Parts: sequence; C-alpha cells; structure tokens
Amino acid sequence: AQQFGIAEALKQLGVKDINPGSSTGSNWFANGEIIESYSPVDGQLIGKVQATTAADYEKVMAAATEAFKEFRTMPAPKRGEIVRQFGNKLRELKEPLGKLVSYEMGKSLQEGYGEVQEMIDICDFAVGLSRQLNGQVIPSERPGHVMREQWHPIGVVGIISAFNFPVAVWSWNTALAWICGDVCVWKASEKAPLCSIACQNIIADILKENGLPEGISCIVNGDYKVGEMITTDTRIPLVSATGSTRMGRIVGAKVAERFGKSLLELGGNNAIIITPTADLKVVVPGAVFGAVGTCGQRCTSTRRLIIHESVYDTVRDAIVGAYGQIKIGNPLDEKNHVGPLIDTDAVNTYLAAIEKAKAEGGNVLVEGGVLTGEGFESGCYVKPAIIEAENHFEIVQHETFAPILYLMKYSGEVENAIELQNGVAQGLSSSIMTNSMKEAEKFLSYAGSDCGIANVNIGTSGAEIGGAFGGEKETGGGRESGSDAWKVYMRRQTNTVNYSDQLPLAQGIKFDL
Ligand code: UN1
Repeated sequence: AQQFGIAEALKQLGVKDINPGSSTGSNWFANGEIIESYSPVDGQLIGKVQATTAADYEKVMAAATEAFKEFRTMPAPKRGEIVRQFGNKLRELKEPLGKLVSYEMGKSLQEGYGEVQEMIDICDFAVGLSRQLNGQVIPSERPGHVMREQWHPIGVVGIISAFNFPVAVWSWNTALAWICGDVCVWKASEKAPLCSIACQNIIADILKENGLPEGISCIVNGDYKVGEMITTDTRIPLVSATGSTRMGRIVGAKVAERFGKSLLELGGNNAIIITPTADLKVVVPGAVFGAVGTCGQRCTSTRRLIIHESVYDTVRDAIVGAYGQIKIGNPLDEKNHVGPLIDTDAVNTYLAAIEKAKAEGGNVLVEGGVLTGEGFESGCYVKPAIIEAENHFEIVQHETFAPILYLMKYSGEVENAIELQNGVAQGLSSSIMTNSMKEAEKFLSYAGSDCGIANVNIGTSGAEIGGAFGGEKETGGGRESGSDAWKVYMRRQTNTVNYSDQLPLAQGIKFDL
C-alpha cells in the first residue's frame, strides 16, 4: 500500500497509530478497548482506535448538549459559512481522504474520490439551504389573527453509519444538521473507524478556527453497545441510522420506545427491468457497474435483472461477456474495477449465498469464488458471480452485500416485470431500461415501482446528492441528503398570533363570560 502513498495520506489527515475514539473535537478522550483496523486491500493493520466507555459517552453528551445551546443561537447563514469552510477543506484533502476510504474500506480509488466528492456536493447544497430553511404563513379563520409555521433546531442528532460509505453518509447528515442548528454525535462503523477519525480531525480544526464549541461535532467508537447508548438516550431527539435492515429493526424499535424520531436508510434489493426496446449500450455499463461497483457493497447495488424473454439471450450474453473484462485487484491501482469485500466474514456470507442459490435451483452463469495468490493475501477478494434464479427463492429475497447478480425473465407486458421488481421486502432503488414512453411512465406511476428511487435508462446506484435518498418498506422509510430531507433535522412549530382586541375562538365556539 505504501507505494500508493497511504502513509502520507494518514499523516495529512492526522490519523495516528493509536487514536482516541471518543472526542469532542481537539479534546480527545477514550478509555475503552482497542479496536484494530485492518485493510481488506492487503490485510495490514492500519491503525487502532480506542472505544468509548459509558463514562466517556457521558462526557461527550455533556459537551454536545452544552454546544447545542450556543449553536442554535447562531444565524443559519452563519452556520452555513462553517459548512462552506468544511467543504473547502474537503476539496483540499480530497486525495488523502479518498485514498484512506479506498484503503480502509476497499472500494476503488475512483469511488473513494467519488465519495469525498459527495461530501463536497452536500456541503455546497447545505450552504445554499442555510438561507432557505423557510417556514410558511397560513391564513387564519379568525379576524386579526395570523398563523405561521416555523422550523427550529431539533438538538443533538445521533448518527449511526455503515462501513460501505464510511465518510459520505456522515456528511449527508452533518452538513444538513449543522445548518439546521443541531449538533452531532457520530458512531461510525467499527469496520472503518479511521475514516471517522480523519473526518473528525477536519471539522475539529474548523470549529477551533472559528472559536466554536468542540461539541458541535462528536464521535464515539465501538460496537453495538455504543450504538445502544445513542438509541436509548432521551437527550438525542433524532437518530439517523444507515445500514442493514437487521440493525434498523433494532434501532427503530429502541428509538420509538422513547418516542424519539428515527431516520432509517436500510437495505435494498434493487432491480433493473430490461424491456424489449432497451438500448444495450446503456444496459451493459449500467447493470455491470451497479452489480460489481464497490464489490456489490452499496445499498443501491443492482441485485436483480428482470429481462424480457424476447431479449433475454442477447442481454444475458452481453452481460456475461462484460464480466469477462472485469479486473479484480488492489483498488488503489486505478486499472482495477473491483476491490475486495470488507472482511472474511463478508466472504463467507457471499460463498454461502451462492451455495444457497444453487441449492434452490439457481443456474450459475458466471462462477464466483475466492481469489488466492499474490496480491490477494487478505483473503477478501472474490469474483463477481451471475446466477439465473427466480424471484421467490429465499436467497433472492434477501440482500447479500456482495457481487452476486440474479437474472430472471419476464414475459408479456411491463406490469409483469414491475410485479417482480416490487415482489421483495425492500424498497430502495429501481430502474427500467426502455425507449417506450408508456413503459417508462407506467414504471414511474402510482402503480409502478414501489421504491424510494426509480430511474429510467440509468442503473440503480450512484444517486446524486440533490435528491432525497432512501426507500420504502424494509428500507426504513427515511430520506437523507437533498430535496426537503432537511426538515427531519428540525422541529416544526405552529404559531397563532392574535393582533386584534378580541378573543374569538376557533370553530365558532362561543364562551361568553
Ligand atoms: C449507500 O450505499 O449506503 O447512490 C449509499 C449511491 C451513492 C450512495 C450509496 N450515492 O450509490
């Protein structure tokens, strides 16, 4: 890895061999067990982080709640200025941060840079938004009265994020939360803890330069036990959790039990429908990048292709042919398309899924398997697989976070394909490849895709930050990132003001004294 400048990147990001994993900015403290971060790229130890204990957590929360009292009084456009500086710092550090993402998580360097670009984009979006946290004026039924709706900061926002987007997901939440006047406590994945240290270092410097309290951005590190401190804490009115449906089910229930709000962005089981008029030039890169990009570890990764029987053989052969061109190897080497899975547990899950698909009657078109030998010492490199399967197979109904693509046929009208596409428990992303206006509009209509994201003639992954990001059903229902997703980070208040000399009651009620 050193030939790719990892040591230099770590230095520029202030990531040390041992990093205290609880922090309120520069005031580091952590007394828990040591979490070691190994790279799936070459199996090397990158660094260590100390986990957050219950006592550390209390210090973090004290700093965060104190910081909120100050931050909420700062005008929103001034908070936007802080986020602008943060975005600029990310521009400067795009190369080292992108490299660390690639090395610690295993995604290709291009995708590591792309992830940092998403952070920069959401900062720009949030800066503009900091002057547009608009409420509204509502006509009152009473004379001399006015009704208003306004948005206030909600408080301390808990952020729980996954290993696969170890920096961008945090920024989607923080950039919006900060302009809204909230402060954040982030529990990053214990599989990519150094990325969280790097991010924290960047924002801590900016807060310091601006004379702002460190508690505006806090991190806590550790496993689910640290997550539980957040989900059960009544001082945290909003918990935003991105990750598996299994995790979201627990987090959602815990937060609901105390009437907190949660924003859940969970698993997907994303399909592309390929119709008779689809353009192969668009289908092949869209489907292949969707299925093998990030080694199939995006929540938006393409898991299923639902292909019309009349074009099935042509599409199948083109996709199988393209798989023959895929280069698997060190993701820091830009000639490779696909890097490793996150760890050997993920490799075992991938292998078990292939076996399960075969046992259920799946027909393997492109064999999977683990790569061995020089360059593959970490044991995390696998071959993207293609399996002909049926939608009702149990394994097809589940999200396997790995590059396994299931192919299935549909016949007749597009409605049949939509039924298959919707026939899973998850509802994140979906797309249709068609040149028929009627098919496209049916797919986007109320009777069409039931997903939070529905695309035409592009794949399922790679959403831009400007749109609301998230999905329905077991995907959790939350929306992060663009559009009006900011509203969840604020509390809504309805005001009625009487500027008359009378006190008329609503609904015409008379109450004469
Ligand atoms: C995720 O996998 O959790 O749409 C996020 C995409 C990216 C974000 C994925 N912009 O693929």
